[in-house]
Amino acid sequence: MLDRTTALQTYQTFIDGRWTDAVSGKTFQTFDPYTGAPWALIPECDKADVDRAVDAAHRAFESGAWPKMTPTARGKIMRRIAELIEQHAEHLGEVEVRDNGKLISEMVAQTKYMPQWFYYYAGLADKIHGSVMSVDRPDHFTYILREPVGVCAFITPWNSPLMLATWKLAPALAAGCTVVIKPSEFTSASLLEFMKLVIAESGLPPGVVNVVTGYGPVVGEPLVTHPKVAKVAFTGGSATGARVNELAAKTFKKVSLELGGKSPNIVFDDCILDDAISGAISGIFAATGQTCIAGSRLLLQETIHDQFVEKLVAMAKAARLGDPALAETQVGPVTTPPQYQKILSYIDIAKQEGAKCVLGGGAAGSDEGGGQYFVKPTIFTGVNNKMRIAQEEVFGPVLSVIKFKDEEEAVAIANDIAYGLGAGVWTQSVRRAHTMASRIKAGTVWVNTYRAVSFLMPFGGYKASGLGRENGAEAIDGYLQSKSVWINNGAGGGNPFIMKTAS
Ligand code: TXE
Repeated sequence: MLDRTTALQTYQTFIDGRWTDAVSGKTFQTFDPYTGAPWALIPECDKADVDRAVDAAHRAFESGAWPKMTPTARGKIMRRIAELIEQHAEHLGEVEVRDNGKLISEMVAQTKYMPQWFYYYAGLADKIHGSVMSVDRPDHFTYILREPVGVCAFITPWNSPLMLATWKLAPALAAGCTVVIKPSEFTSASLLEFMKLVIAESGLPPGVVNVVTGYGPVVGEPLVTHPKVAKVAFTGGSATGARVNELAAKTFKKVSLELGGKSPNIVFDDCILDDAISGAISGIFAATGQTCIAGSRLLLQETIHDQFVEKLVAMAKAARLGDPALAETQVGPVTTPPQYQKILSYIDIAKQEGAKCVLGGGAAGSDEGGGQYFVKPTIFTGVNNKMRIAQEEVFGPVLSVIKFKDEEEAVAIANDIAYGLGAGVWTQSVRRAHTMASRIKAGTVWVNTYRAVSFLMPFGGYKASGLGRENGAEAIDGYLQSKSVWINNGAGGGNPFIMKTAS
């Protein structure tokens, strides 16, 4: 059970295998979004700490124990990481709740699932291999090596802090990279607990995984511009992602971005109605709508629109708001004060645009189970896909309902958006399920389910939702680069003034 009575805790950060304060000695407070009270002090790092951490990661990559370790040995350490997470999953889940206010059942389910990433990529560590090629020069022996890219910088958000760090860390370690992680300034504590209980006890050599805590521009920018960083993996908002991409491009770093979304959740009149209603709820009100894959545009076929909205409103109205640490709570607080303001401002925008508010539509007070940073589950009908409430990511419990006539129109509306992260389709027709899956421009399409993720399934976005894919076997490619090796076993010679192509 989450204990909120403890005194203010003071954390240090973890660089080069050692616990340390920020060079400046400064700290900042982290808040419990449910009570609004500060509960821990986090080191306020800056460029000097970034330099220390990247230097440590660079040393660990170039010399020391890590580059000498066999892939089998790396895999063994990763399995140890998985076991340690299993041992501490409950505690890590509770720290997540304290920092980001998401439901205990969801956060503990995430921390209990995280070991699978480390087991899976541990198994892949010794299956990374190059290949021998037969080029058109019989006297040459040619082969391709697959090598780790080097020092990786991870920038992670506040909505699922440990899970989203895991998606990056597990393939990077399997590939043989070293890492510096910058967690969100709103939710740094869980990563520091993870470093203490898992990484520091796992047998990883010093400097392989380092953490710099602090504010985005102050810590994130020196990290993504650091000359010794080879790869940046970022999860967060699209505006920050674009800035990170631009900065990283100046020194030609590899970049992967997992950004926002405005996912269509499309319900046809041949669906199983109760399943689709529950899928619509899960799409927008789970995690208080603070997920990049939120099904924030509910596309309803006009033939079932009124009946569906009526049932949906009744179910959403009954949602229990309250303390995210209690098992019975269904909707918790918004994680950060700026996010709370952003959600309320989008509710105003929707009203001004002429959308009809059929549920919620503002802050939830303590008499409704809410408190300081609570927003009522909110549903707008009569939304036109051109409205800002249909086009822009709110990242909160605010649903836009849009009517459509037929499959053709559903596809057109679904794809008429800058984003392309996820999509839901509710139908009993096999033909329609496959047709929609192929026509929707999104990295994930769920049919008759929503918000399912696995370490086996690639995750990422089309269009403004990102670059690259996390999870699945292909994620490891983002942490590797190819080297072509040519060995001439024949005589030298030939015309030195022309390129050596086929002999
Ligand atoms: O995210 P930011 P914010 C979306 C969501 C939300 C919006 C803003 O719509 O309302 O983004 O949220 C670090 N250089 N998502 O402001 O700024 C920052 O410290 C380098 C979608 O909280 O993107 C944090 O570690 N780094 C989403 C990380 O970037 C910088 C998850 C993410 O913060 C930086 C969260 C800079 N200049 C928000 N500025 C998803 N895809 O799941 C900030 N950061």
